[in-house]
Amino acid sequence: MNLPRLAPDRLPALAAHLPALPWAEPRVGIVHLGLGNFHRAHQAMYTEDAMLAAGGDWGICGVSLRRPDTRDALAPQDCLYSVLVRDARGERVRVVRSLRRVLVAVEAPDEVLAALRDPAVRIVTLTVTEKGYCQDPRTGGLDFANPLIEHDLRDPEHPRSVPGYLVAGLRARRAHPYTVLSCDNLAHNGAALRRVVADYARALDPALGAWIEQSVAFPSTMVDRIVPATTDEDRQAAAAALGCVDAWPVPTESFRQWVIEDRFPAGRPAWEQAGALMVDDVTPYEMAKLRMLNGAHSTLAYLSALADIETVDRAVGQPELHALLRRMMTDDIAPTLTVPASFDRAHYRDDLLARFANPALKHRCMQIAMDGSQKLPPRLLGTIADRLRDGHAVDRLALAIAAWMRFLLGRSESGAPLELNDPMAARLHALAAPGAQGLVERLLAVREIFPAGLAADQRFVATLQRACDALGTHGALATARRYAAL
Ligand code: CS2
Repeated sequence: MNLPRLAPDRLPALAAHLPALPWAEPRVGIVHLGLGNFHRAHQAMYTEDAMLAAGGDWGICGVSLRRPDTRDALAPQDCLYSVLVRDARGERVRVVRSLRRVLVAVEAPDEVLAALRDPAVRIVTLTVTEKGYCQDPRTGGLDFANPLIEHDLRDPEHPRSVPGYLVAGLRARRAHPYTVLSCDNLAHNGAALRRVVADYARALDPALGAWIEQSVAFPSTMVDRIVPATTDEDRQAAAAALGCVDAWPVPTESFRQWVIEDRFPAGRPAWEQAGALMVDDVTPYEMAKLRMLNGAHSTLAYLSALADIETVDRAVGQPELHALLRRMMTDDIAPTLTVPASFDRAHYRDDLLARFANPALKHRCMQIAMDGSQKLPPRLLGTIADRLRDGHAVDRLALAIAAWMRFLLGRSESGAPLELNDPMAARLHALAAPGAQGLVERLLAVREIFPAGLAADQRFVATLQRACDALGTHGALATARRYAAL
């Protein structure tokens, strides 16, 4: 069947998939760096809902830093796209209009700079994943040895890195700086971003660095929505619902959460009218989400990869893995959280397990297994350090790290190859190559991942070695069963 393409002239026929509210075409007020599925199902929808409720020129200019594929898919659709919301009630399809422009930085760096320098842009949001921050994990400051940073410091008017773009924009905005809003899963994401951006600016010009530290707001946020990668089945589902072709729809769950530190000197959309929680300090929410949701996700991803289980719902459907996660969240992670009295840890845990079990999402474990070198520290290693400090056993948490280590060996238990997608892949491959013997010791020596104190903690080292051996001897599911009962 030859269906037409999703486009503005189709909107009248798509009323069922659009909120029944007047829509005043907004001007661009936000530049977003890192235009992936997550942004399109999260911040772009909150921002659209805020504009529907309260108006404002908060259209989004989305920037893909490297790949042209999102632009190629969305430009012929006037940046319109659909979000497929799936839960036990079925599927609802919503067409989103808040994205107004898409740029590809490697192709049109000048247009990206012009967008950042446009005084109408008052906020720059980011989902560039952990590695986009160019952080030196040992210090939390900027990694001056990162090739992108080396390049940008030599040629700051033609940036390639995230700090490079942000500073090139800000230096032309001394009178009216934009607010910079990190939406990545990093601990204290606003403060972490502020630090690398200020380090970079200071290296170019100390006065610029000082001005950024004093005058630019970097609120922290906690973002949450499970957003799998798009498949051809998703494209077919969108076409069937819309009667037109969306080249890149986004599947997601109905749950969404956004907690934002309310520091926006240049103004902001009325996100609270879209359900976002505006707070003074996001830390308790962010720690709860990173440690409980993302920590559990990564645990599941590596154990499932070893056990040849493809999706998260299938994984939590295994009684061994479900029991392990439940125990881990209850007894190992939740006690490390400092949360408001109103936050019910058991309720949060049960909601997470139910969200993971959503069979319509088909969230691939290998998607979560990506970038482990960047994800383990904020998701699991902090929890482990806290538990050790308080004198508790860390067997289950160490099992998660051991599963990642065995994942690096590159074969599942059935012998299927496991692809390693990680900015440190070359080094990790080399460390894993000699095999399971000595693996724990070799990997613990990687200072960018394991802080010296943790790597030297003999309780941790011994527990990790035991977990690694158990995985090798008994396999992921049998080991999970034993560890759930410890
Ligand atoms: C996941 C997250 O891919 C991953 O590493 O753990 O993307 C997770 O789905 C989101 O943080 C949920 O908000």
